[in-house]
Amino acid sequence: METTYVMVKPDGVQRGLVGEIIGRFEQKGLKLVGLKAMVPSEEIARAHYAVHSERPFFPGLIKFVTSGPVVCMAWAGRDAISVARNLIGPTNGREAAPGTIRGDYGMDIGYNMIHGSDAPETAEFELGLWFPEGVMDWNQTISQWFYE
Ligand code: DAT
Ligand code: MG
Repeated sequence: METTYVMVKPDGVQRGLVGEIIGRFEQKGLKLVGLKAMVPSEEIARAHYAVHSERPFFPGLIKFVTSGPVVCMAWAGRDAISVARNLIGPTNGREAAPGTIRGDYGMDIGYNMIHGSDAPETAEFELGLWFPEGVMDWNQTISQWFYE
């Protein structure tokens, strides 16, 4: 079992896509183990995107992600990191396949509505950053119908 960090970014919140996005993860069979909303501080945004700090788009990315509320989520399940990335789709919405979140709703690279951790190490780092209080441990009774 893996846990991954997923975040609806300010454009997704502004556009009223929070419910739609959460629904996709629920319907897929992932288990919600963390959920909250906040307007990110510059400090947390810079830490989250530290890997991109030297890229030309970094200042704009930090301004964007701190511009309003984000919805922070932790989703658990078998291979949850790659399952979530596949639900989200590639970075550029114009190139993302229909059926993915970015493919269905996105037209750009920066305004791509949602973040998902890309590897076990980044998931661990991002979960610790956004959920320092930890995530929930609970028994989802219906999961027996998602896994053989
Ligand atoms: P992803 O969010 O698919 O993991 P990433 O880690 O490469 O993509 O980049 C993080 C975010 O930075 C991405 O969601 C949008 C923004 N970004 C990436 N490349 C960009 C570019 N060339 N121009 C503008 N924004 C970019
Ligand atoms: Mg990334």
